[in-house]
Amino acid sequence: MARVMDASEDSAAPDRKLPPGQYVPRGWPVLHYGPVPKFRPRDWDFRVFGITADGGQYRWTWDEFDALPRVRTVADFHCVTKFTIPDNTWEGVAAASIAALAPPHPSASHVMIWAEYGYSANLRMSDFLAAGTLFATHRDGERLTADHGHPVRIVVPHLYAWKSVKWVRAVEYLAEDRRGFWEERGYHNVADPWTEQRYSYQEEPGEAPPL
Ligand SMILES: Nc1nc2c(c(=O)[nH]1)N[C@H]1C(S)=C(S)[C@@H](COP(=O)(O)O)O[C@H]1N2
Ligand SMILES: [Mo]
Repeated sequence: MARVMDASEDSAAPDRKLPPGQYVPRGWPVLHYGPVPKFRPRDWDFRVFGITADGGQYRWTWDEFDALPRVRTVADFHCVTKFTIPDNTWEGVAAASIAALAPPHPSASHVMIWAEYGYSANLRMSDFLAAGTLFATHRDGERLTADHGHPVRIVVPHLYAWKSVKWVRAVEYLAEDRRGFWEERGYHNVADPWTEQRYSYQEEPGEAPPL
């Protein structure tokens, strides 16, 4: 079958490797805890709070958020249950542009990403600001479906996918690290798939707040 080449592909390069223990399934599984929230554009907002540079809070309505400058990035998506979805073209708002519009206090070391129904995941500020991290509205040119996080999910492609929170509503800037939903329930605080940081018992001293 013919394949369209894009800039990130090089016919001379060997196949990109998967992180240890991962496999590529057929299709794109849907995986989350709890029900799929209903999107109500008129009630929806996107908030930034916690330790911002000026002490204030920031809020975007759906129309405002959807009009922010957009980026596109191609990345694999690694779930800790061992499936990897390769070559996703994600499109949305770079996390770094949210941080530019709503600057964190210089002492903010971590962020908590908050979703509908209280699901959350914590990230180091460096993971939040990483070039590949974005608030995605589209995958492979189409709006996300409700199952996959419509209207907005964060995608943190270099970490296990439980950090890629679906149905995001807020970002909280933290002065010190705090565990999110799965990080409180036995999953690794950092979640690097290349070193298989799957479970909290693997955490090294200093990598995580106490359980
Ligand atoms: N709000 C929310 N986001 C979530 C989850 C969840 O339970 N709730 N599960 C995470 C996990 S464990 C994975 S593997 C991915 C799955 O994304 P997908 O359903 O689009 O494949 O979503 C992540 N984001
Ligand atoms: Mo997952």
